Amino acid sequence: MSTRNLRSVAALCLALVSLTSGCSSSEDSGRPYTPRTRTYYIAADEVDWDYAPSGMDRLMGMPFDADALVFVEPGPERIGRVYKKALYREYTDETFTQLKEIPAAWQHRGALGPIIRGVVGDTIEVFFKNNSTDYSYAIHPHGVLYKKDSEGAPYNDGTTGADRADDDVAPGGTHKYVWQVEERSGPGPLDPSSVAWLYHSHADEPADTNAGLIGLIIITDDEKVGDADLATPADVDSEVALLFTVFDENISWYLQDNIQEKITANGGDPATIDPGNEDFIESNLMHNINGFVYGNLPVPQLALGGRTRWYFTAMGTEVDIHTPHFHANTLDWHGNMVDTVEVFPASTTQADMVTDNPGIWMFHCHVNDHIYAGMGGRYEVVAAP
Ligand SMILES: [Cu+2]
Repeated sequence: MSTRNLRSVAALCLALVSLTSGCSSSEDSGRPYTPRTRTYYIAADEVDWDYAPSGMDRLMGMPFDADALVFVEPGPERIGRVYKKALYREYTDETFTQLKEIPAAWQHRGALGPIIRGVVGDTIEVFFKNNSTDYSYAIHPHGVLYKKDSEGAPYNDGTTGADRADDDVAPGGTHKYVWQVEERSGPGPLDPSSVAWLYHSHADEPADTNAGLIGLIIITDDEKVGDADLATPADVDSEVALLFTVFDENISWYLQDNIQEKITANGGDPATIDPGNEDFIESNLMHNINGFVYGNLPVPQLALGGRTRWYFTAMGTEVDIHTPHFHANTLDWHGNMVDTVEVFPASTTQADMVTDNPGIWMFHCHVNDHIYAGMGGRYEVVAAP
């Protein structure tokens, strides 16, 4: 049975479930979709990133406590809460001179890279520029269809010449990635109307991703497109994308830069820092959501009664089992009602929240150690005036 037929069967099943249970299923936009090419200009930029820009524990509304100070307090032997990182950032055109403005509804994205969007049938082209001064980076996508010159990962794959140019783009270099959005890249029979895939640098995968080079691709079903220009699904009112990860700054490319620059700025002597010291290592494990710790993530605003699609991903190592948990409202997670979902390194998932409970509410990773280490934020459900 073809994927299209499987989806038809799934739609029929969903319709039957709706009839018997009264719940609503994803709606068709009712308009035929004409595939298009979507172009992005994304650079790997080296920036100083502040994990807690408010300088306080915003989740609890108080100064950092002793648990928090382990990670965020700068000192002569501690880097603190600001680290040099490499982040994907979107520009307006291939001159890479003007950063693209981030809409208010996406301020929560933080350190997570630009959202690359497509609809089934589309072509996505990404002009990539590596603005690093010392390190080779790339963009390796998940889910979409690529040829060897757009895979973004160096290994013994029998390629040479131009087919290797995408693998690790040298400092100052550029590369154009072209990806096809086939039906296998879009929502499957049990998925909602849009799904998330990861993209990340894969030149040296652990060092690149802990430096910060991670983003999401969101693909919308061609039969359920709302705004065709934005490639958004018709049946949701808002979207939130969250990366849960313990950024291990000890294995980022920039550990030595951070020791030199930040320890010096904090009044210490970089020569006295032992990168193997257990307490120093612990202080550089940043348990974050989209690059924010202790509730510093900008608070997503959701309309009461509206449908919000939450996209989740994670990255990292054995400690990176994350269980995003929401207070006060529940989520439809592939047909199961939950208030806690699960993500593992490089996995993606999505769940829909139809809000029925107004107020400012907490969400956090429910892993004990991650709670103490600051992996929480807030969202607000706002009633219409
Ligand atoms: Cu966690």
